[in-house]
Amino acid sequence: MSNDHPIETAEYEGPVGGWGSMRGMAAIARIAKARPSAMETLKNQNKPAGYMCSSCAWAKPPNPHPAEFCENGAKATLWDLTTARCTPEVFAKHSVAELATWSDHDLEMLGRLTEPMRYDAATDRYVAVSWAEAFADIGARLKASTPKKTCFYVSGKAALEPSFLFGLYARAYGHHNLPDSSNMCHETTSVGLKQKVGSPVGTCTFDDFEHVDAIFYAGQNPGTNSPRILHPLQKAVERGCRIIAFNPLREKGLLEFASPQNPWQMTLGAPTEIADCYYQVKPGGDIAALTGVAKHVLALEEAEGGILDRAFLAEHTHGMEEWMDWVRATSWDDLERVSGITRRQMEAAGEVYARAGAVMGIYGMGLTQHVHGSDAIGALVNLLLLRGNIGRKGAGCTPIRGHSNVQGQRTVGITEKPELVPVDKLRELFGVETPEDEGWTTVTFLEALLKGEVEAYIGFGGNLVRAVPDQDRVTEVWGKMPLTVHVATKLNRTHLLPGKVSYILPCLVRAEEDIQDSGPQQVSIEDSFSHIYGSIGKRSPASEDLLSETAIVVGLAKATLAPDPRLPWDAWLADYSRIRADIEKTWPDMFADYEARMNQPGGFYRGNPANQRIWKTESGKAEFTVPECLDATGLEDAPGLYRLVTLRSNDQFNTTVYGMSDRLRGIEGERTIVMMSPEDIAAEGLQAGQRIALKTDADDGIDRQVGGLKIVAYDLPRGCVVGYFPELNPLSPLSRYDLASHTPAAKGIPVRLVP
Ligand SMILES: Nc1nc2c(c(=O)[nH]1)N[C@H]1C(S)=C(S)[C@@H](COP(=O)(O)OP(=O)(O)OC[C@H]3O[C@@H](n4cnc5c(=O)[nH]c(N)nc54)[C@H](O)[C@@H]3O)O[C@H]1N2
Ligand SMILES: Nc1nc2c(c(=O)[nH]1)N[C@H]1C(S)=C(S)[C@@H](COP(=O)(O)OP(=O)(O)OC[C@H]3O[C@@H](n4cnc5c(=O)[nH]c(N)nc54)[C@H](O)[C@@H]3O)O[C@H]1N2
Ligand SMILES: [Mo]
Repeated sequence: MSNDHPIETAEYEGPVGGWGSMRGMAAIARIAKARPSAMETLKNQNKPAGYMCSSCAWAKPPNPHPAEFCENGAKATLWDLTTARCTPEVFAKHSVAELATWSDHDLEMLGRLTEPMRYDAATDRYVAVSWAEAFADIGARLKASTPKKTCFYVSGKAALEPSFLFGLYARAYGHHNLPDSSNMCHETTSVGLKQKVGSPVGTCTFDDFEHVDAIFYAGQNPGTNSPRILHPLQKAVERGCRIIAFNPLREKGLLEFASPQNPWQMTLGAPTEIADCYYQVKPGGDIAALTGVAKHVLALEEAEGGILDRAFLAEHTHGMEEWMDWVRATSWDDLERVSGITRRQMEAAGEVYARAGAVMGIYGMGLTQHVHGSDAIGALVNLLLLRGNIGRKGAGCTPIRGHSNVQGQRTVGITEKPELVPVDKLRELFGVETPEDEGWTTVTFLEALLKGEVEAYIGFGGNLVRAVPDQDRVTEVWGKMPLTVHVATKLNRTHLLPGKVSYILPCLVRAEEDIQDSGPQQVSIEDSFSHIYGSIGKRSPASEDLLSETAIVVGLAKATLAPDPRLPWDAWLADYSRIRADIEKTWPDMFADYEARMNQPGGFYRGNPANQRIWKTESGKAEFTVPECLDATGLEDAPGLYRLVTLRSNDQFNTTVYGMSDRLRGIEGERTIVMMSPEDIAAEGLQAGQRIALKTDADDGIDRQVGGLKIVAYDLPRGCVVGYFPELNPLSPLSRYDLASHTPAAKGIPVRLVP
């Protein structure tokens, strides 16, 4: 394993998985106040006839392990199944102003919301309201609002059935303002990967892991954010697959793994080493690094011949000549300077690439959340194309998606882009006229909000005020909206910024039983590999007054829209299989025989043209791309300028903070920290443990600063600092986003240190 600079920094001794993850789970069960029976429920997680994990979007294999869940999936479920309750009595005791002073973690610890609540400005309290009153009032207010000035947000948790109905509801009401969490996440994939290979989602299937010979793994932290990927990675490595990691941080999950499913490895055996070569690129260095790898592959072709897949390149790609000219003209000096790694390292990775049979590219937020994130995806695609590594066994692009159904929501019509919606079908089947102009993304919604132009916000999940860029500016204006409605499971900070009229509508979680007129209901979700699975909850709900997300969409839609027999809301609600039948009618190719196939082991695959080498791009072929900028951050290095990376700790799900332990990075007890390389700490005349502030380097006249950050020495490239989302979100300017897709640039934020 190449390890260029071994230095004394915060570090976790054990492997990922192993006993540490078992202890992590036990602690969470205790802290989450879950009953012992919740641990039993976990046995059904991610299995046929069970419910699908509400954490990440990793595959649910057809032959599940006895325990097909990871530490963090278990945390998410136990957190949902807490016995703590945030009842109307809690709100009677504490005003909104008072609750707003609590920490995010303490708000979470109040537990599950139990009844619909309406904000009462006179007492500054949320008070209980009946569902009927809530729906009627919200519906009346929406009728009086301008549809194109309302925002319908979805975080990627809601299943396919409520998501499909939510999209129909928005369009029937008259807008496409349907941003979802994907807009802050893998929208770079939806737009960038689509431009390059015609597919807005990953091109691989789960069994490709059994055939892959080398993996180029960039900008994703598997140990924390998708731990179940470590099982197929471990198996692949044990078969001889080589893993080349690109990441400014040496993430534990990419270094070694002890399978909790393997009693021998848990007791006596050595953990499996995962990455073969680990390259600590600078934030934004991937375009240069991957181009350097490709440059070496081209050199090998010139020297030896037979390296490139000429037949594939001729038949299936476009733009190669122009791209090769650009690669030749790009100097090694520039590639080294921008990537932060050496020519020798890029050449070594090029050797691995050139000699490997099937190669896969895996990536996450380290590529997507940059100003030139789409170009970073393009650089990975360029490399893969050289040897025909898309559309064959073991090869392709695997973006690791975030929320459990974020990919699926896009599939069933949650999008602001009219061209992605089957307009004719919606008209023919449901009498819905799709608005012609594009709706809001998360960024354009926030721009409208800052201008005071938004009349209403209806959100299914999410804690937007905490999750978005320019947190302080957004916090100031959020409460000026005339109407805000939050469909949620737990109280969060966004709820504590009530609009003029504000509701919190509590819903069931996925592990809970959902009973409607025709009996217990199933829902379905789509994973990162375009497989769709049925999911059924069996726990009794946290409160009698909860509704399913589907029931809430139906309640709102009926209160807002004039009755129309072509939109049979009641029949849909009575039996969700009727919703699925209509999804199937809307997308007959992808969803053929939906009802039967979603319950087979491994679900069903909705297909992917790029996987079949059918390229739905402008040229009809896979595209080589010359990036607009070699540095994905778009920044020029300057004295005193640092590139800030914001990321997740091991003890959070996005804005839900479970606790203060970032176990795999050896950072405990605190989240207001900033990681820095020991060399930079020394060069700045600072000391580990000292507190500093960070200030955004921007010339828009807005002062963005976060103070009280404790310096943690960490093995990082120089000129880069790292800290946690959402605490550092006030530093992230709304104006910095991926130029192709509007995904906020949460990585590579330009900052200066303020001692
Ligand atoms: N337990 C848990 N699981 C989760 C989540 C959670 O919060 N908790 N969130 C879910 C969601 S919504 C999402 S989107 C995913 C996110 O999963 P990830 O994509 O892993 O997201 P981050 O935590 O932001 O980590 C980004 C990684 O990219 C690296 N990185 C940063 N900048 C660069 C760069 O310029 N180049 C390269 N090569 N690497 C870089 C960071 O060091 C880090 O390892 O996880 C999902 N799963
Ligand atoms: N600086 C920085 N900012 C980032 C990121 C980053 O890496 N750095 N990552 C971005 C990414 S990738 C994402 S996806 C966003 C996500 O950011 P968030 O919007 O914060 O994430 P969620 O997990 O969707 O939202 C959490 C809330 O959803 C509610 N909830 C939980 N379960 C359910 C449910 O089953 N149904 C409903 N209706 N509600 C539920 C709870 O009330 C909870 O408070 O943050 C983005 N922001
Ligand atoms: Mo995400």
